[in-house]
Amino acid sequence: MRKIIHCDCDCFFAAVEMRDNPEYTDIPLAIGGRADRRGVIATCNYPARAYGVRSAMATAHALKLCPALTVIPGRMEKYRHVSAQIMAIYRDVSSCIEPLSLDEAYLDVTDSKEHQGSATRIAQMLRERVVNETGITISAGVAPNKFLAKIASDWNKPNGIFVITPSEVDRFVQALPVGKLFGVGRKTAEKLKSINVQTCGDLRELSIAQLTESFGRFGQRLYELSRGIDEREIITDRVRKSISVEHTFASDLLSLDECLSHIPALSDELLQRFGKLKQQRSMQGLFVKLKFNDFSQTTIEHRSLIHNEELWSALMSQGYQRVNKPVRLLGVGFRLKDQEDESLQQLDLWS
Ligand code: TTP
Ligand code: MG
Ligand code: MG
Repeated sequence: MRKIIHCDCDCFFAAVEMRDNPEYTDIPLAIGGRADRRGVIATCNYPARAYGVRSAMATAHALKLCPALTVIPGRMEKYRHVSAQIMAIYRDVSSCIEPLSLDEAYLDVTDSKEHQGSATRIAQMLRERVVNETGITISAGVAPNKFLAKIASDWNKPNGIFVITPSEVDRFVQALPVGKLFGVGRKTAEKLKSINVQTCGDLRELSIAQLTESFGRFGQRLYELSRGIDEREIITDRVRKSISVEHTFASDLLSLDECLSHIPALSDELLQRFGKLKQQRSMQGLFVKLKFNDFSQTTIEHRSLIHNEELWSALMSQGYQRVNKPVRLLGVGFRLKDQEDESLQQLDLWS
């Protein structure tokens, strides 16, 4: 049985602003774009939530719900910095951590020796360390898998902890509303409600055949989630910055043309490896590496969102001409976009 902790900061951007500007602490506060520029709320503090203000809501609408709302622009640099501090605390406790966004991460503490291996006490220690060292409160969920740990971290928010032990899983999931399941949005929840399925307990009455007929491949997943089953591993290689393929040749390549003739095979293999990455990533650049017979080496970088044989050839020619000696190794690679950057770009709130 695994021990997974999911940690999520409470009203993250707003928490940073309240920490740095105590006058914001007790008033409804939101971070977001301006109402007169069709801005959107990124997040708000808990006093603002009492009025119904929520993330992704138009700022104009938020101001209707809460006329006293103070809306301020975000300071992304600052949030990134605080996020890095918090992730460093998590890494200090477990090497098996998967950051999901700036403010949340999964930790696998199955093999941890700290606190006699008690995941609950490790989670409490994490919560104390984060608030003491950064001034931000976090909520934590402890459970035997990712899906339940994430639900648990939300259960006693803000500044709370909720633990689902292996023996409690069945009862907990039985009563869980289907809308809490990852991937079940409003539409799916309505569809389920129309066939009298409101909780995971109700969902268990349906066979795999019935579920796949109604929901396709997602049906299998619903079958498992409604029984508290989620085998997904913690993916720690998200911090991977690049991916590459290198070949060392049995005999040196003696000309640029000879080097160029290896591009198709190298780039094909790179694409294959790229496609097999556990987590889908985007590239933001290419590089070519050459090692020469005197063991000197050079790398040529190019920022680009596309790749083709022409680009690879141009980079390789450039590198070859820098040294112009027989070549013993060729490598090609992609620089990868930061996972956290990608998730934030999707939010697109800063105009
Ligand atoms: P969340 O963890 O979803 O929200 P939160 O930390 O603000 O509040 P909670 O206490 O419920 O966890 O998101 C983390 C940060 O990401 C949030 O502070 C701001 C940003 N964000 C957006 O910019 N737009 C969005 O739509 C959401 C959901 C979050
Ligand atoms: Mg949060
Ligand atoms: Mg979050």
